Amino acid sequence: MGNKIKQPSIPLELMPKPFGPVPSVRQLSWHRLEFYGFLHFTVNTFSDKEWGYGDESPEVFAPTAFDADQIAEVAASGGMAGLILTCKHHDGFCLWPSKYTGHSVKNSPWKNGKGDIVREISDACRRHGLKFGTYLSPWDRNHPEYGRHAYLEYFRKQLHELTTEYGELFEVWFDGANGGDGYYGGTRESRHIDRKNYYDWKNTWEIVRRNQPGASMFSDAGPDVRWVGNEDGIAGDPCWSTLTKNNLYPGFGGDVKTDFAVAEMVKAWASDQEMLNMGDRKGDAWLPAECDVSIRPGWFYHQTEDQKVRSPENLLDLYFRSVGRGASFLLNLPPDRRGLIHENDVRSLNGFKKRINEIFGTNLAAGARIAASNIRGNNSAFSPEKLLDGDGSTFWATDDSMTKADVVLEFPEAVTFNVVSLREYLPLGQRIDQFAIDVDKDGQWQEYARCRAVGSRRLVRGAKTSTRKIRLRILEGAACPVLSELGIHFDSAH
Ligand code: FUL
Repeated sequence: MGNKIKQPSIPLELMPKPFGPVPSVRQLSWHRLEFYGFLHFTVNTFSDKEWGYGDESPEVFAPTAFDADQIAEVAASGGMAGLILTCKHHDGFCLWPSKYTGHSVKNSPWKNGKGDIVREISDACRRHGLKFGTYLSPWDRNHPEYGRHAYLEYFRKQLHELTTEYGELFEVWFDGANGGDGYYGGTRESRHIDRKNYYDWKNTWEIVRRNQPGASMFSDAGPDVRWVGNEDGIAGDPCWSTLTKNNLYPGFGGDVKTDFAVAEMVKAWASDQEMLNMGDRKGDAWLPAECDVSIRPGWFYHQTEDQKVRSPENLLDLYFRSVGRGASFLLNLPPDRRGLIHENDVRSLNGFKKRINEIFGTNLAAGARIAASNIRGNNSAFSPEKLLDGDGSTFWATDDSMTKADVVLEFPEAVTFNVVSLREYLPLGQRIDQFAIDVDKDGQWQEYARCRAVGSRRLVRGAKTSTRKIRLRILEGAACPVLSELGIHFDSAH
């Protein structure tokens, strides 16, 4: 579902200047993925918990029919571009035979302790054309040294294993949930950490940068991808890809160990959530949002939730509210006790993919005549036709002074539509502040929709309308618009 971005072959002096913070090369590759999956799988799958305490015996981990190819195949045919696996969740159990602990698949009955789930999933991803990413929980409720320096060493060695032994990773996920009660080697106590300093994130991130320079790192605070501030799969409207990173660190959003009054804490928490959800137009860093959400109420598989799987229509709605607001959609598919994606989840995901194909399979704008109120330097390299060529490396741009501009599509006969898709050319930053879509009704323009922010992608979903002319009006921008796509689509089921 991504859109390729290559270097344009336009002389540099003719190009618009970038505005504000711009994405790094690794962030640009990440933006192209748009929709990918999460796999939550561990001892919790068998103990029926969401957060394992850390005292679970490795013997409970016993999938009866684990099949990495089924999992990867389901994800690929559902339109996902990659999968991120919980290699170790908060309970500390490792899905790979880590050299540094016995609390792993090594001591489980699965494959007589000779198996490696991380290996099997990462290999299957490659066979099915998917990218692979890891989730390694910083919080470890099993480890006796958690909260002390020895645990940090252990965590880093595990991060090293995962970033060197399983091929190329597209994303490395650091959870913000941290510190609290746990088994901790049998002490069964509560341990709090100094969230800001304990993990020495700067140097911990360095391990990933060194071993996986192409991987984007996710946490509440990046450094490459930020949390969207909720686990509902919904980005703010607008959701800017920029934020000010000052004072942010992974887990900052969940700090319950502050000593100020509860009401103050709740207020601070709510404003952090909102900032993550909407971003900051004036932010000094490119830090786009990822919307993580589960296809079921829980992150791990529970049989009692078999009838509570999200419907294709619900997934489609989340797609519009995540990808359609310039964020990414990270959908969790929890393998069940067999070690397979459950039939109900498969059905729903396939239904969603079918809807996506129906809507986005045809761009009605391809049959239109297109004209713009201004073309940069009157140079055909920046003509509005570039919006329709399906090539993310080409774009329509105006002269620098033109932060307001129009594009009109004229169809040979009336078209019926209810979805509009726009993409800014990201290497030059997020430039558009506000735009409107108008339709021609008997020779008069009528406003169909008005939105703020475009970014990586903006999907507008409106009422079913028929018209011979559609106009895009850029109403407000921080710099001249540089747009790479305009899609007009019809969702006949909406
Ligand atoms: C949260 C965790 O505590 C949940 O168990 C889950 O892994 C979710 C994706 O992130 O912070």
